[in-house]
Amino acid sequence: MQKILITGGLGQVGSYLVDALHEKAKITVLDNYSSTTREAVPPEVNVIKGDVKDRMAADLVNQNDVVIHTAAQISVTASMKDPLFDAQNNVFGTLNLLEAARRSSISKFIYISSAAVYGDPINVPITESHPQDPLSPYGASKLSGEKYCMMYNKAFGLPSCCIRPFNIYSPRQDPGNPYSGVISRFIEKARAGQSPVIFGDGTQTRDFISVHDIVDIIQLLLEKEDANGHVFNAGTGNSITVSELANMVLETFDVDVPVRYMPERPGDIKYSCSDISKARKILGFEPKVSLREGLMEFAE
Ligand code: UD2
Repeated sequence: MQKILITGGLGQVGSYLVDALHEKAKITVLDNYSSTTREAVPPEVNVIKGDVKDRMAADLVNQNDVVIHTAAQISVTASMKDPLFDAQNNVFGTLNLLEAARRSSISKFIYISSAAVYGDPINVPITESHPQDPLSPYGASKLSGEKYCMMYNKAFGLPSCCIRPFNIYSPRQDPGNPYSGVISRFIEKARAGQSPVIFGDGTQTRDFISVHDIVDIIQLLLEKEDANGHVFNAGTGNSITVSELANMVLETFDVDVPVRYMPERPGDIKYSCSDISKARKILGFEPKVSLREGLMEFAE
């Protein structure tokens, strides 16, 4: 059985990955418990509490065949407050794993980057070759992690590849967390029979992708050797406005309240939508979960 190390395996992406893979492979989760608990994954899964920056993380890389590196400091706002903390996790943590991978016989190293690397898009849909001008330390640290992964592929032949997820959602995103995504926030309001709050005029667009489609694309990366040395957008290729999203959530939860408007959030980008032609072509990736179906999953 293949041995797979999933860093951040208790997190949003990591825990769904564990669900999808733990019967097919021998999974080890490395997680610092910063945002969740042991209960996020089944009891039979081997979970080690620790940090990707530690020496122990490097030892774990040596004991596995594959590394899926989802652990990260994930908040844009937190990165603005403390860029050093962000870089220690996202840059040094990633480099620590890569350096261990270089010295062992890793058959695949998968890195989860972010669409934040693009900054404010010049044109949409966004292809992978769009200029990368991050607007936050988080975007810069994710881009740096990506560049290291690609450099390790070119310079040392490490079989590494990366995805740049757009706006991921799932019922496991904690709505109480101020950094949670707009879908979780709108649903939390709808459940309480309260008005969703739209920042700005609601015409901003986002490409919302279900965590299940993210798990799918990661499984394709695992299977395809052609993926090595590449970075792929991970979105649906479709976007909707935040106003349309608010209406869809209210409809899904059968709640009849007016939306509330607040001033635009500073630093927010206006339009975002992925071009996923590259993932379609090289990986055969096809997103399967429509936004409506994804919202229904919260209702269940
Ligand atoms: C997403 C990612 C972020 C980074 C960024 C890159 C999430 C949670 N965050 O930020 O990590 O990758 O993309 O560009 O996926 N909004 C409301 N009302 C609310 C909450 C949000 O109107 O209660 C708006 C918000 O102003 C923004 C849009 O909804 O225009 C999406 O906000 P978000 O926080 O879900 O995600 P985003 O795109 O800022």
